[in-house]
Amino acid sequence: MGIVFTRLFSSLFGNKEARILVLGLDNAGKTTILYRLQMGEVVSTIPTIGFNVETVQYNNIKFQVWDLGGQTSIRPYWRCYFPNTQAIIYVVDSSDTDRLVVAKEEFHAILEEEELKGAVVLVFANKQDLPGALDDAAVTEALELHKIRNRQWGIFKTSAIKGEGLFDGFDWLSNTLKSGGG
Ligand code: G3D
Ligand code: MG
Repeated sequence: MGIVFTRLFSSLFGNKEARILVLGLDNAGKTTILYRLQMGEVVSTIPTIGFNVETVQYNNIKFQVWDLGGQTSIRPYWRCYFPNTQAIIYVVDSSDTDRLVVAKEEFHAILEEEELKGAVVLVFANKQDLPGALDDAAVTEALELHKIRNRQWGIFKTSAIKGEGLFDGFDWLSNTLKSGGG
């Protein structure tokens, strides 16, 4: 799988520094996806200011992951990670219907961030293998994706644990970025 992903991203940004943020509530499957990429070593930063950031660097591209939700006091520190962000991958536990409202609120708050206005959005409706998981149409509605204006977005059904759907999503993302989307 690693080779497949590196091929998608190898020529994407030239030599420009680029960042792809992988965000979502805790337990959504973000870390699992990061490991699935197999693009390099996952480095976990010591949480000195109350949140833990996992980073995988591939050439000039950084994939960075942290959990949304929880304390609002640490939010200002997130902004250090916003410059040069080309894409946001938002991961949702599609079976955790109780927390979809929170997932939606956190999502739209992130989209409001000035420095992220140009970023393409890829949503993973994850945990499709679990009974009761909402499909992509239902997650689209729950997250109110149709309210997104002035940027490209896509949603894909995934099971990170089975490795299903991830390639389709990343393929869409690399094509969208290649064609200058944002
Ligand atoms: P996070 O980084 O977003 O907090 P993790 O989430 O990647 O740590 O995943 C949280 C738990 O969900 C893990 O289980 C992980 O194995 C599981 N998980 C991730 N993706 C899927 C999926 O597609 N389907 C199912 N069924 N489970 C998934 P544990 O038990 O290790 O806590
Ligand atoms: Mg995690």
